[in-house]
Amino acid sequence: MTISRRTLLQGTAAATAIGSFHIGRANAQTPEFTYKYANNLPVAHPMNIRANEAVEKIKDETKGRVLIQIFPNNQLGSDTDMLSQVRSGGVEFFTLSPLILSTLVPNASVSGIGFAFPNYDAVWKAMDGELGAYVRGQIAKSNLVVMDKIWDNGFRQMTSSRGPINTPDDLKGFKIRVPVSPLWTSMFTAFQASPASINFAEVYTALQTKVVDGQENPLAIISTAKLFEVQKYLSATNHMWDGFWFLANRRAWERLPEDLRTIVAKNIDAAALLERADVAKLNAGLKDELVSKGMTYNDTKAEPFRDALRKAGFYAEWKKKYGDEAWAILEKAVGGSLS
Ligand code: X2X
Repeated sequence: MTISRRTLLQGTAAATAIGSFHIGRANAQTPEFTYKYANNLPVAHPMNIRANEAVEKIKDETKGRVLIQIFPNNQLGSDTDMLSQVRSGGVEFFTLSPLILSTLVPNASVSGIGFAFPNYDAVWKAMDGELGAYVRGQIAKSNLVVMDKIWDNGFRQMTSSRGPINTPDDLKGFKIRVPVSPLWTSMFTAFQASPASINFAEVYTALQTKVVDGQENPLAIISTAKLFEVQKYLSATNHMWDGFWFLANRRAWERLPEDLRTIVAKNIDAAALLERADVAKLNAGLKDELVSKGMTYNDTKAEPFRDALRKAGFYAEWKKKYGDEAWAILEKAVGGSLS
């Protein structure tokens, strides 16, 4: 990976984890388990806010035996770095998009197929149901443990410094940052865009220096990571839904006695449900706020984009990659044929 000045600066700030103030308490007993939870999102994002509350509850309910320190905002490195760390045990917990996780667990990205989910109801029914269970089964074959409830990232929207995206034609030759994941690259290649794989840690700088002209993310991220400062156009494409699996290093997880594991999992899953509600509420209200910050907003129709993907053979290609079983579970979850 390329280490930019921004990442380095974030790295030196790593000593201040969100939860670290617990440590200084004079009467606190020394925790038996001090675990790190690393992630890529700003502290203001609901994921960090709800995780911080969960960490408090876990500390209380375990009577101080389990202390989880949160390292937000790529303080411990990019997603690629943090994925290595959670695999090796360098960090004990990490949240990651299913699509990026597919660099380790190939079929984990099946929930991110373009224009698959019509709405949040379908998402949660699928991810708390058969599709989520299928993916968790795939993840369980790695050295990672995954919590039951996936956290929300949201439906993704496109932004640009060049001009609005109204139709798939506007994507032709468009230099767009995508997260590091074969599915993302494939989707934007199918649109004949020019996708560049860049970790989220580098996105603000890549947009600011015009290494790329655009990116795509849910409104909650465009807002909390202040991407509106370096992007002018906001196009509501809802081109895919994305979430965050809450992952644990297997050895670290198994070191926790059963009763502590139950307390940790219960509180993390409960926080996920609260975070889902927060993000849905945020995303619903953020359009006006982003426009007031200077962004130019446009709606789009999904059908021409979906057609472009179909014509490029995108769905057929991924059906073959995932295999019939995974594809059938996906189609059942979204209530219809995708190819
Ligand atoms: O990298 C991104 O764009 C982000 C923050 O949405 C993910 O973690 C997938």
